[in-house]
Amino acid sequence: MIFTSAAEPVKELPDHLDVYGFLFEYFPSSRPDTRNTGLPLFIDEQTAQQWTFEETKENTDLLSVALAEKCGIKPDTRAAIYATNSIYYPATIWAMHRLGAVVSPANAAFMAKELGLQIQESNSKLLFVSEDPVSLKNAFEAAKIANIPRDRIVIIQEPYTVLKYSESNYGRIQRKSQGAWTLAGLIEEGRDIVKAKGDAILTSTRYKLKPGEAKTKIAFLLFSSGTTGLPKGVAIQHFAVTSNALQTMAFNKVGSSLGAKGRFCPGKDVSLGVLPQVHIFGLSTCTHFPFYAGIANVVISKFRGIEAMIKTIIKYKISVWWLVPPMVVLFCKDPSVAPYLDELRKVARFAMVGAAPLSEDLSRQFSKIFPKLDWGQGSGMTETCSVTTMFPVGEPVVMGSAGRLFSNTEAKVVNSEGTEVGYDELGELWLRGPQITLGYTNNEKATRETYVEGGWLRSGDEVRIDRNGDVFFIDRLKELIKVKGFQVAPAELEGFLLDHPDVSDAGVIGIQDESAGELPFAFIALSQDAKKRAASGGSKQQDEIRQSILKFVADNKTRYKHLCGVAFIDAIPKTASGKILRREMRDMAKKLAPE
Ligand code: 4UW
Repeated sequence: MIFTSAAEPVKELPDHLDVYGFLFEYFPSSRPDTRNTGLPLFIDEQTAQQWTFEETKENTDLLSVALAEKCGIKPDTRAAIYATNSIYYPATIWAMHRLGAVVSPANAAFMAKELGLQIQESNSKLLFVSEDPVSLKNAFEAAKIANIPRDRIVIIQEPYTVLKYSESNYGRIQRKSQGAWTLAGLIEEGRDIVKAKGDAILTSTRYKLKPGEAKTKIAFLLFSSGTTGLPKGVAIQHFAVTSNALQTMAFNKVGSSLGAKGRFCPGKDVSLGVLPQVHIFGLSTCTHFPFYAGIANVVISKFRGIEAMIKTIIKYKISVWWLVPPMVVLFCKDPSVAPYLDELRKVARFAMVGAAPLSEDLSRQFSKIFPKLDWGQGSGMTETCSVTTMFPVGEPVVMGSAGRLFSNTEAKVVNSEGTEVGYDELGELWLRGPQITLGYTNNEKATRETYVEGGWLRSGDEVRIDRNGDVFFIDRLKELIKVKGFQVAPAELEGFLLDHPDVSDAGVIGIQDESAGELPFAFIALSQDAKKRAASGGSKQQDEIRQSILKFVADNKTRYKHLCGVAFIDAIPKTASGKILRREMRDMAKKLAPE
């Protein structure tokens, strides 16, 4: 059977608009209009710098002109962005989209090689990077790997280091640093170009889509490992991004004017911008949707602990919270939270949690702490350009449920025999809707296996849907590990571990962890030489080998991919065709004493 959404559908899904046009030029009567209102739409948490609709547009437009004129960005040129959250992040993205160009967000915690690989895989010709020394060092190294010259690197400065534009500051803004452009410098270059060439340059650089083109034109290449293998670039078309924002409006019955009272209150609510803008949840739901809906977004560069986040929530009276399960764990268990609870209860109106499972037990604890909060889970995927399920408006939270099908979204549940099943039966969740993306770049096989006939996307998640339409995530059929909501592909670590001299084969699984959700754990079959050493040297020698393997990963991979432990076995369990039997490894891990 096909499960359909009971939620209010979106009536009009424009297929002629790119993301830029949707956000800056599209004002149907259903959208709260923030133009000329003075309402801040972006607020920088560290500096309190604020941007209205007009300021965001001006910065975006000027940057876009300079990107076209000084950095050679053309329609379909790709650029990677390797940065922590900032109010410049969305301006950068939308400046690229304004030119018909494509953005590939890379995790700000990546090490140089991981970044280099993504630049190559995405075929990026330009790299945006945060100003901090570690990011710069990694970016310069990655740029070398990927043959990106220095003047095709753009440094996104911390807002407090940027001089605000004024006639008196003109010319004092640093345009280049270490041979790379600065973002504020490019914006000033844009201003110079517009002064010299007039508004015609604004028109001539703007790439406008033809009717229908939004359905095929790529806006983002965001990486996901899908159901198996290495991370792949998911081609996210403009239509998927704009549709998901409109679906979020419809599902949540967002009012059409500023001040309208509903689940979200445009012009009054303030949204928490702490989730990484590089991840589809932080990018689509927490960045694009609030801007479209007229909800101010307090952008926090990165999560610096629960107390720091709480102080920001209270300072800016942040009423709309987007959270991942490890944050819920901290709200429920961290002793620093209690003194702030009264204040938090006063400002919080809404919270949505997702990107990884949230247990019923934690859900109950969270409800107990915030009894009046309108909260629940949602779920989504990179491949579904954000949300596919969300908790409905006006109903009590259903513990353990990831919510109900989003507006304009359909689902099937398909069991291991390939049969579509009905209510309360287990099977793989298949999804269909306007937010489903185009497929994986450079990987037709994976695309064919995941994006199947009839417009369906196979999620790789085992679910059950009950008669109320509540979707429950039961297990993950795919090979994905989720650490604090971030994806870790076992295949990436397995391939990497083979480069360690003591490793002859490796299998990596996720181990439950209360604060991170899961952590990667490796089973290792040792090389002949290492086996001999381990046999003769006893447990001390084994421990040395174990430490060296842990360090090998820690030295070369970003933190959330680090192994929490290593166990040695004779052979990695595999099928006759060589597929790793992960369930067997999971059973083995349960029997192991804690490392
Ligand atoms: N319960 C159990 C959940 C859940 C879950 C996701 O990193 P990706 O590709 O993407 C995401 C996106 C999450 C998201 C986007 C927009 C949004 O509004 C929202 O609200 C909460 C969440 O995580 O990983 C996709 C995989 O993550 C798992 C599931 O396995 C899915 O296929 N996942 N949400 N509530 N598991």
